[in-house]
Amino acid sequence: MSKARGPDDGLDLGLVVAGYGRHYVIETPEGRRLICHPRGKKSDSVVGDRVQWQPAGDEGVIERVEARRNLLFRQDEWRTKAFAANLDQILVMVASEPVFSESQLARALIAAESAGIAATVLLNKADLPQIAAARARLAPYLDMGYEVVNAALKARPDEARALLGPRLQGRTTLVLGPSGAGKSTLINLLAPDAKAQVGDISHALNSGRHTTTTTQWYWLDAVRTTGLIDSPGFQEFGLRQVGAQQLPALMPDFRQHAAQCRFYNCSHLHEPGCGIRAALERGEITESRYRIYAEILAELTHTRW
Ligand SMILES: Nc1nc2c(ncn2[C@@H]2O[C@H](COP(=O)(O)OP(=O)(O)OP(=O)(O)O)[C@@H](O)[C@H]2O)c(=O)[nH]1
Ligand SMILES: [Mg+2]
Ligand SMILES: [Zn+2]
Repeated sequence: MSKARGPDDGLDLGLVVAGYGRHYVIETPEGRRLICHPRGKKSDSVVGDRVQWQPAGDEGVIERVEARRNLLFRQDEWRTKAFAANLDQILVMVASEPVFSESQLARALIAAESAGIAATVLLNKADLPQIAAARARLAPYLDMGYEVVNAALKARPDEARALLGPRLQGRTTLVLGPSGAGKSTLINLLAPDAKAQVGDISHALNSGRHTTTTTQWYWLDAVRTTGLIDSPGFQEFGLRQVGAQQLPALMPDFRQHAAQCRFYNCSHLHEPGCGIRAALERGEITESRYRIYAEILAELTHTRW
């Protein structure tokens, strides 16, 4: 193991802007991008990490990852998948078409709550007739306090740019959502030189594919203060990092009723005097939110072999 080094050891600073398995692309403070490899066997950097590195020929070696302010990740049954670190906010994107999974949306929002990162929902493809149904499915999320922004990134790009530009300005935002929601369309709308920023490095890996396969950082401005991170669409979204007892506190509509439960350790599944189920009966928590809660809770309490 290499001994710990401080910033005085003459190491250079870098921002991780992409990761491809065991190699990373980092950006220097001057804006130069180069391939880096982690020191040793572990490859534990993620996009958004600040690292200390040193040159090794044309490439570099990452010596240290600086302490993270936060980290968004999912924990499936057998693996941890980190999305990005050091975020100011998350834009969870869904669209009127393809029909989105509410369970996946809820999971992304819970992961953000758990990581202590603010999240906004962006509903795209407002130009399609299915938009009314999608809006209705998102109504409970508005009611529980999430901001839901509507846009038609492709059909009405100027309107979308005016709406989203100020929200992103000067901040680091991760764009998260299912395949086909329009995450890359958003990047291309706001970072017209997106292709150039990715450059040859990922071009070779992504050739001929429309779907995003890696997480990638883009700058929206020449002075490099506004960062937007594109990510691949996900299918699975495990939350095994969350404790079962903690789950209701990460769901805003549950959180406000849990204090009414008779038992402090109420699971909200079958106990008498449950504030959550009372709220469900009054229609203040929707059937689908309750079903999603039960589904996640079952995963969290299921014993692993
Ligand atoms: N009708 C309509 N289509 C749109 C809109 N925005 C994006 N699309 C289309 O939706 C499709 C998917 O967009 P992408 O930006 O590639 O989606 P993505 O979220 O990056 O998908 P993955 O990379 O697979 O995760 C493309 O064919 C876009 O042209 C919109 O506002 N209206
Ligand atoms: Mg994409
Ligand atoms: Zn309860």
